[in-house]
Amino acid sequence: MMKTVLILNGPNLNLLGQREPATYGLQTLDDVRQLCEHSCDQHQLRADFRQSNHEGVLIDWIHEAGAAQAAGQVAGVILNAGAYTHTSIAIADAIKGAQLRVIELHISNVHARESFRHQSYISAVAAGVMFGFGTQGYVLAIAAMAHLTQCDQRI
Ligand code: CA2
Repeated sequence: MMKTVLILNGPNLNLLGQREPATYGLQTLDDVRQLCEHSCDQHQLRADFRQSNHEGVLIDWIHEAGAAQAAGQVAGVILNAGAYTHTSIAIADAIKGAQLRVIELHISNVHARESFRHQSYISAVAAGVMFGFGTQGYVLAIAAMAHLTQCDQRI
């Protein structure tokens, strides 16, 4: 059965391509969604691409994804939690509680930016972290997710 990759985007990422192009590039979130759908197709995966500005909504989606992963329907989540990355123990707890496979993602190189962006609550509960490759990072993270799923199926 074809598995789904949830690609979850947090606060302010709906503004992508509209402001701060020097940091985040010119592609809009809809461009990124199309990029992800194309990339998932190439790996025989299905993309479910979402964005919310609300922490609780992201947490509900993480719980939903954990249940779907346990049922064998979801490969895992690629999560760009935006600034919640640096603040949200609740999102980290949700990932841990749901036993969810998460690849943390950032468009920018967070370690080359302000020191408050160097701290991530998500990294400790993530399978891996992708940052600094612009929106192409989503494509790279999908390839990484496809690799992890193939490894599972070999066991
Ligand atoms: O580099 C990333 O992907 C971030 O997760 C983006 C977050 C930021 O708080 C993280 O430190 C790093 C910000 C998302 C807001 O995106 C905007 C895009 C265009 C214009 C304004 C904000």
